[in-house]
Amino acid sequence: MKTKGKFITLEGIEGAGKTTQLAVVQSCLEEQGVDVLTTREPGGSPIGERIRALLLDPDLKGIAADTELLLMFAARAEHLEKKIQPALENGIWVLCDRFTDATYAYQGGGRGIELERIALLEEYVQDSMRPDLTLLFDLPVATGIARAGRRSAPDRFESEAVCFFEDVRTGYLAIAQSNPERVRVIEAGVPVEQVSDQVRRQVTAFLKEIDR
Ligand code: Z5A
Repeated sequence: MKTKGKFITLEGIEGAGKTTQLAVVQSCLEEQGVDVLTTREPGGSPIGERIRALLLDPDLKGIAADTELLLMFAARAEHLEKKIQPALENGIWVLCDRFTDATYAYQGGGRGIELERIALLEEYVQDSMRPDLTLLFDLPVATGIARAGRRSAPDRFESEAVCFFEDVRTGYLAIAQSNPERVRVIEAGVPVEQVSDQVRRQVTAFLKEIDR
C-alpha cells in the first residue's frame, strides 16, 4: 500500500508572496523525489473555480458574511473530495495556496464571524483532515498592498480597507501562535531570495522531521 501524501498549505495576506514561493516549495520537494500536486483555494476544482469567480467578483460587494463563509466551504468540500483526498491517497503531496486558515483569518478575523461557527463547518466538511505543514508568509500590510497594487484591477477582497487586512494579519498570527507545530512563520517583507531561503530551510526541516 502507498504511503499517504502530505498536505502543505501556504497562507498570508494579499501580496505576501505565497504564489511566488509555491514554486520554491514544489522544486524542493521534487528534488527529493516527491510527487507534487499544486492547487489553490477558493477554487482548485471545476466547480470550485466557478465559486471562486463569484467570490472575487468586485460587483458583488453586498454579499452577506455568512454567504461568503458558506461558499468558501462549499468550494472546499468539492476540492477535498475531487482533488485533494484522491491525490493524498495515491501518495501525492498536495501544495495548496490558501486553505481553512484563510477562512479563520478573513471571515473570522476580517469579517468578525465567531471562530466557533467556523470550527463547526471545518469539522463538518473536513472531519479530522488538517494540513501537515503550513507556511505563513507574514509582512506589514502596507508592503503587501503595495505589491498587490502593482497588478491589474482589484478583486472584491483586494478592494477592502487597510484595517480589514490588519485584522486578517492579526488572525493569522493568532493561528500561528496556537499551532506552533504545524504553522511556520516566514518573514515575507524582505527580498524574494531571502524569503526563498527561509522557505527551503523550513521544507528541509519538515522532511527531516517526518524522516521520509
Ligand atoms: N479567501 C478568503 O477570504 N477565505 C478563504 O477561506 C480563502 C480565501 C481560501 C483570493 O485569494 C481571496 O480569497 C483572498 C482571500 C480570500 N483575497 N485576498 N486578499 P488569492 O490567493 O487568489 O489572492 P491573493 O492572496 O490576493 O494573492 P496575491 O495577492 O497574488 O498574493 P500572493 O500569492 O501572496 O503574492 P504573489 O502573487 O506571489 O506576489 C504578489 C506580487 O509581489 C507579485 O508581483 C510578486 O512578483 C511580488 N513579490 C512576491 N514576493 C516578493 C518579495 N519578496 N519582494 C518584492 N516583491 C515580491
